[in-house]
Amino acid sequence: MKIYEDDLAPSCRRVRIFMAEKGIDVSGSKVGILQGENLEQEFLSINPYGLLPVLELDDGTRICESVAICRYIEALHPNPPLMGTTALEQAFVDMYDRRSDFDGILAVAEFFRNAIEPLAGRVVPGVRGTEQIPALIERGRQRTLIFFRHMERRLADRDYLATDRFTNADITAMCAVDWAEFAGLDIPADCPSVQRWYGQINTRPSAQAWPGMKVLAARG
Ligand SMILES: N[C@@H](CCC(=O)N[C@@H](CS)C(=O)NCC(=O)O)C(=O)O
Repeated sequence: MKIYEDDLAPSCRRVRIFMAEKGIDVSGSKVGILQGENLEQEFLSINPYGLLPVLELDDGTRICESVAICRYIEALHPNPPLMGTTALEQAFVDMYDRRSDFDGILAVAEFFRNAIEPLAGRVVPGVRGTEQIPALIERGRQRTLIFFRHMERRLADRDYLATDRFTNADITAMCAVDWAEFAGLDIPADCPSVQRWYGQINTRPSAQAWPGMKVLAARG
């Protein structure tokens, strides 16, 4: 197996953390998003959507979408379980995974992609020709704040988002928060439960295994 990925990409970080929790390492092939390598024909022949990550199996089959890759890994390596074990747990993991993706990662994306110069004309991931709309920077900030507030309510009396164990939902939410912090949208002071949760899960070895944006941030 090998994975096409980029250090800057939260979706790639999700998959790497998931694999590290399972004790799995696969070789990586870097595709530079800011350099536009994902929009070149060579990569479009691998994924016509122009998006990362892509998991390539030994027979050449390719799986796109981070959650689909994680589900595949979970089926092959069920322990430790990260997608829930009972029907109810699985529903809760999906519920909080989707909330963290749509309400978290996509909110930060709206802020970030409408703001930074290297993504001018590339607001929709994977294609050229979609222009930045400055008003959406503020909308992205508001949406991220709403995400933090929902997280705060959920985490007020619990250690993990979906179940009483660390799951894929925590991974997705962690990557949303990482990216928010990288983009300058820090966890608000009135969200102490989110700060506690984030401080705690950030100490997991898996979170260090793919420093991604933290490395880039440290580089300035
Ligand atoms: N829902 C997809 C999102 C994939 C996605 O948007 N990936 C971003 C990196 S996080 C990307 O490839 N962006 C390419 C671009 O900005 O042109 C997943 O979870 O895999």
